[in-house]
Amino acid sequence: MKVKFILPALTEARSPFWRSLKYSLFPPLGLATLAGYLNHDDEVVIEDEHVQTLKFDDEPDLVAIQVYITSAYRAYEIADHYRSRGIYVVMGGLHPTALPDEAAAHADTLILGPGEESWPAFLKDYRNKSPENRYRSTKRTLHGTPLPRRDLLNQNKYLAPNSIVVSRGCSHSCNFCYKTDFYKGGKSFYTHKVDEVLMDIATMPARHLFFLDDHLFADEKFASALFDGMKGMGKIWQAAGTIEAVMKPGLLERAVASGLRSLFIGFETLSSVNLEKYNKFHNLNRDYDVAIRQLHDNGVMINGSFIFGMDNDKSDVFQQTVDWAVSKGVETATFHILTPYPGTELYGRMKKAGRLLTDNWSLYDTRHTVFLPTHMTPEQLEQGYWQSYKDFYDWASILKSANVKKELAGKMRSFAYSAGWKKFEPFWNVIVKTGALSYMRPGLERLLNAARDLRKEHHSCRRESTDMIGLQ
Ligand code: B12
Repeated sequence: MKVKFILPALTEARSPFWRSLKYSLFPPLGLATLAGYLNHDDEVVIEDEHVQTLKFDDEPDLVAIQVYITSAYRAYEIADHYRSRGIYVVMGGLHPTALPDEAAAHADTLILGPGEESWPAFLKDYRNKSPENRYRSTKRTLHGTPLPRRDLLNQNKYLAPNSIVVSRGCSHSCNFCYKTDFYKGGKSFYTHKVDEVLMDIATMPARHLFFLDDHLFADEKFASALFDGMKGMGKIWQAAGTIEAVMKPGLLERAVASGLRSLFIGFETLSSVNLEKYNKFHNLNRDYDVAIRQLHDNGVMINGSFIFGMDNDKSDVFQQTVDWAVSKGVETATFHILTPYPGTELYGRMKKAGRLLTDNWSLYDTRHTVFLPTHMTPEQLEQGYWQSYKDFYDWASILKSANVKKELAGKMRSFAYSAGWKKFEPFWNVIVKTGALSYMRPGLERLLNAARDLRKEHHSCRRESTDMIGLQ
């Protein structure tokens, strides 16, 4: 059987003026995961429109498309093209799960929720010529699942091709998150088996890993065993976690010992009123300063995530947030405009209150205001959002943030990492376009490890000199 997997691009990602690096970070891991369920004699390709031009004149038996909200219209276009040629189309992912009736007009079969149970069930039915229109998983486990087919991904097209996900969902339930709807009908947080994950990691030759889990640290026992198992493998890795997890005694230290060098943290808002209103209870009453210091003292850089437009946000929220993040030495920041995704509790609440401004899903990309904010106009919210990026990444802020670090090595790494991410756009565009991303990877690894290596050198030099003068 010939199977073609497609990750359609959101419209902007196909524009020559768009920021190419962001869409060349990670390969379509969800699709590689699904490809793992096919037989050895099946012919399988994965095409990612963010990094390549799709082939439209091919003749697969089955086309499987992953649909995010921002790429929904493009996904429907591609699906319609193949269906008009009599090719069977199956769709899955977050958007069809949230709005199955909308997606049904463009697919022969929809897979709702995670794919590990439904996709193989569909494949069996399809091969027996009796596929159903919809499948929704209820049995949730990652134990014993096949390894993702990373061999089908073009490693050279991505800066972080060695991405890995070892859990599904999250232990929390913020009301703006896709999680509750996506996992309805079964468990909404579950992990792989540690030894299976370690086997997968061992097959990845690269030093740099990126865990894409929503919250890698959520199950403390699992996370500790994973980190202990990874110790000594020589990996350097990045991931997402919470303030709460960072404060758990010993967990961060274990992560660092196994190679953690940078962590994405969802601070979301500095207002406790907002935290309560949006169910982000696990951030409430946490001392952000202590957590940040703990991360920095352990040599871990921070990518802080912030949401603007929550009901308690006034027009000074942008400046306040940026000033705070810079003053704490947060290395990189991701700002978002609050976006009520269909299926979430937030969407239901906004719809009921008549606050939704559009149902053009292409605008639900966290860069546009799609609802009526409480204390500002939609335009003010968008303007403040763009201004925050400008202010956070101007040279003065990058220097100030780097200067917060205690040691020279930390200051240098912070400066190079923040500047490298946002200040050399034309350079990155050339690198992406000429397919030279893989040459940049050793540089990224060295940079992530820089503070540690330099500190080690500094300490061993000191030790040698104190040894020499007989002080030890
Ligand atoms: C990596 C990532 C990215 C990467 C690349 C994505 C990629 N290459 O796939 C980048 C940086 C480019 C990115 C960009 C954006 N992202 Co993003 N991203 C993620 C992240 C962290 C991991 C995705 C992943 O690999 N998951 C692991 C795999 C195994 O799971 P999966 O892909 O969901 O696949 C499973 C199921 O969904 C299902 N499935 C999926 N597709 C299909 C298809 C078929 C046929 C079948 C049968 C089953 C099936 O089976 C799979 C196995 O269970 C998720 C958060 C998350 N945990 O999912 C956010 C997430 C997907 N991103 C999100 C958003 C909002 C964005 C942006 C709009 C943000 C922005 N402002 O720029 C952009 C736009 C992206 C786009 N193209 O439209 C939202 C999506 C919301 C939504 N309702 O669609 C998420 C959920 C984050 C969040 N918590 O809000 N993102």
